[in-house]
Amino acid sequence: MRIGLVGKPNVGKSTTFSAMTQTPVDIANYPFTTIEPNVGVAWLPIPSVCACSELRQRREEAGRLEPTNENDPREGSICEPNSGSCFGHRRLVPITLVDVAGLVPGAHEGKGRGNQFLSDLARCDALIQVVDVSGSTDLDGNPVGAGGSEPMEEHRFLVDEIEAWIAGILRGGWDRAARRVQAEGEKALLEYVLAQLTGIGATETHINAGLAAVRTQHPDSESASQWGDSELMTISSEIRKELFPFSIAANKADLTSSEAWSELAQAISREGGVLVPTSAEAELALSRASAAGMIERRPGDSRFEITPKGEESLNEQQRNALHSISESLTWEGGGLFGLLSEVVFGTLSRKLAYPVQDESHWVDGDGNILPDAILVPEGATAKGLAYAVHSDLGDGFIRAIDGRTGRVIGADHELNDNDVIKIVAKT
Ligand SMILES: Nc1nc2c(ncn2[C@@H]2O[C@H](COP(=O)(O)OP(=O)(O)O)[C@@H](O)[C@H]2O)c(=O)[nH]1
Ligand SMILES: [Mg+2]
Repeated sequence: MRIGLVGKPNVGKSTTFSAMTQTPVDIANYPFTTIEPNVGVAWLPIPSVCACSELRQRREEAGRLEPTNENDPREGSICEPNSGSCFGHRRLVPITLVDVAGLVPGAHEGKGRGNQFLSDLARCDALIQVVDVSGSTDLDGNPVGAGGSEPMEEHRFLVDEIEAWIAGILRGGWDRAARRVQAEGEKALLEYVLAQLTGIGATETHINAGLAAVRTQHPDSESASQWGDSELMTISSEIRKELFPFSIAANKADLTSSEAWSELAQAISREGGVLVPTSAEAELALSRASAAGMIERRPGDSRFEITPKGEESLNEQQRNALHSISESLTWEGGGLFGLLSEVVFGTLSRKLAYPVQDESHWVDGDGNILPDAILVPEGATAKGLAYAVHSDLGDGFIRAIDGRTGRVIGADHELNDNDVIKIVAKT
């Protein structure tokens, strides 16, 4: 899962990236946190309770485990995650975040980091646009004083750049393609568009949606051989919606009020995305205080406690500052992590699956409890999960077993959220 942070300069992308990729103190077992300067891992709490809660209950009922003691540092969790952590049955999963800098007007013509910027985007599953809702910077990121720019315009500009870029890819060989369409018919059109756009992740379904949009929006357009710029823009706009669904961090919300982003919020929700007011600067201050051991706070949580170390070193003023900062997290939407959660589990409809080797005890070959929690797309099958774990497991797939019912399930069986699954494969 790879999410791109995009937006014009100076809106708070790098601040957002830092706030979200500060490693919580209790996560030590992850091989990489910052992969490249602008690629990192955000630890996202899953929306449901970890399956270890159910396992604990079963063990307690069987008299094999004492109820949770109030001094338990894990607050009842009994799973042993290979990556991330779980406290109080609140499990964290890693999400790769990319700070995709370099968007300036004319990026699709190669201005700024232009083409590099756009090809970085192509590898992301979804985009979060960081928008400066205080409206204090122009499209190039220069300060213009509060209210000097329009959040809606800032978003349109980004969408237009991306759509112009996709249309540009199509325009490249269009004349030759149009001649082929004349000779060979519409099938050649689909083939051409697919060949041009597979590199950015487009599939036949996306392209058919794009071509259908031309037919409804330009009913008078003749055969594809006569299509021009406006038809190409229609195709690219349709494909953009599918390939790069947008959500918005309405950032610097600490400097303004909700009227500033209400129009943009409506426009985004019409496309199936979400907008959440954020203060990246405030969240970064809390992440840093937490990474320094001054406060104890779980990612995405608005509450925190001052640690003994914090009690020693923070003065009254610093404490008050931290408390007033944490108020931004009680805004509707839950701040940056609330937004990320909405993107992953809402917009992208990801579900969770727990692959295990022993379907009765929910452990791996070494006896580790529920070591993996894997995000799978809506409609993922047992075999799809096998591939998500390892390609060998997918290739050798024989059958799977549902860890709750003990029933055998086949390759094409669709997974439910939070399924515990044993995969049986040839080795
Ligand atoms: N008031 C306020 N300032 C912010 C916020 N987020 C970032 N900034 C400031 O905006 C400026 C640009 O931030 P930066 O992350 O470098 O922007 P980028 O160019 O998009 O990566 C910096 O001075 C940040 O401290 C916020 O939520 N509220
Ligand atoms: Mg930056």
